[in-house]
Amino acid sequence: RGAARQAATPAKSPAATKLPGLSAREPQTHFPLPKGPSIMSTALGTVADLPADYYDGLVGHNLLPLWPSLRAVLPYGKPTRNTRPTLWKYSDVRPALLRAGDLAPIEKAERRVLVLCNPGLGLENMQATPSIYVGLQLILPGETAPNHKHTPMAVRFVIEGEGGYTVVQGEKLPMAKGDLILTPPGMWHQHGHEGTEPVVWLDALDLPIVYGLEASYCIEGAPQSVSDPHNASTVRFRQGGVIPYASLAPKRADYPLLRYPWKEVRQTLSGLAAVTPREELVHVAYVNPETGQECMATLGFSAMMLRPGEEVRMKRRSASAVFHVVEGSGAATVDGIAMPFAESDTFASPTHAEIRLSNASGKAPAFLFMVDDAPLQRKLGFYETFE
Ligand code: GTQ
Repeated sequence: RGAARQAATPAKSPAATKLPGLSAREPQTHFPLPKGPSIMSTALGTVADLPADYYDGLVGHNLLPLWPSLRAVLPYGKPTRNTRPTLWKYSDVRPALLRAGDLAPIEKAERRVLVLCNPGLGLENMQATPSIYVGLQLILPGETAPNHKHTPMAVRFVIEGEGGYTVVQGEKLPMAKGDLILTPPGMWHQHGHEGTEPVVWLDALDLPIVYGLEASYCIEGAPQSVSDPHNASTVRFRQGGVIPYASLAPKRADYPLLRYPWKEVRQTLSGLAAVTPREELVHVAYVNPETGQECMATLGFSAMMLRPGEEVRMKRRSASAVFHVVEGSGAATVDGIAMPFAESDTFASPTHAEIRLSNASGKAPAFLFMVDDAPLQRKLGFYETFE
């Protein structure tokens, strides 16, 4: 009986709550509860305060009292965060990914990906942050990753190699370093490689959210034929501020633009840097060109430039984030954890984190790409920034 009562204390890791075979006497909670010593308010009653027969009776009917666990799921002032500031160095990932090229033929992998797992969230849960999945995907010359569609949304951010492409709903989207490619929920996508060197990109998906909703699944399809070899980034939305006239009509596509070429984003950041005060972050958001709003429902995408010698403190925000280094080197300090970064490294930040970024070079700019869950938090009505 003692064990069952112990099990009701909120000391379980998210991984432990997913273990199969828990009996009715070992109730699960829906929330990832903090590890380590209980943070429950001493003012609230505990399980030990309750008569054992009462408590066991509740559990037998799949019921639990809230008050012993209330402070764990609604902590005062600041959320409990298990996400750890974590750095994945490309110099560690790249050799392992290339080796996967030998070990896992594309037919055996469907997608050849190494997943960036936050150790604070349990590696097996494949979460960089509670909402963001990140993987680094390798495709070798001549390979194709087969056509499929799924309920989670995905984006690709290209790290290295030329000749890669993704076909989304018949639109062929070339992939050069730094390009952002969207594959929205439910849209067919397949990848290919017409070049000569390995191509690697970063995948970011809202998989943890959709999986958490028990709504994540995939459908395989026959290979797509390319119906639009030009794509909207080179034709319909070639130039910021000018859109096809018909786009003004109230009835619009949800995703008019699926490719954001890095060349243009880098130029925009460099121009913006010249007119941005020294203490402000040079930062642009990827948006839907027809609505001016974030381009996806759950995750947001942005890019920033750290000017030579620049050191900035980001405004503290309620969103969690993953940063990827496009160019340059420097250091990030996230909740006091220092992470020196080089080109193509990736690092994760928990919600509500204190983030400082610095450029190691006094001569060259550094560029970072950021994925966060601010769009979802805004829709849920609790997105916050703090001074
Ligand atoms: O390329 O479609 O990293 O379906 C994970 C799931 C990539 C993809 C991932 C996927 C893909």
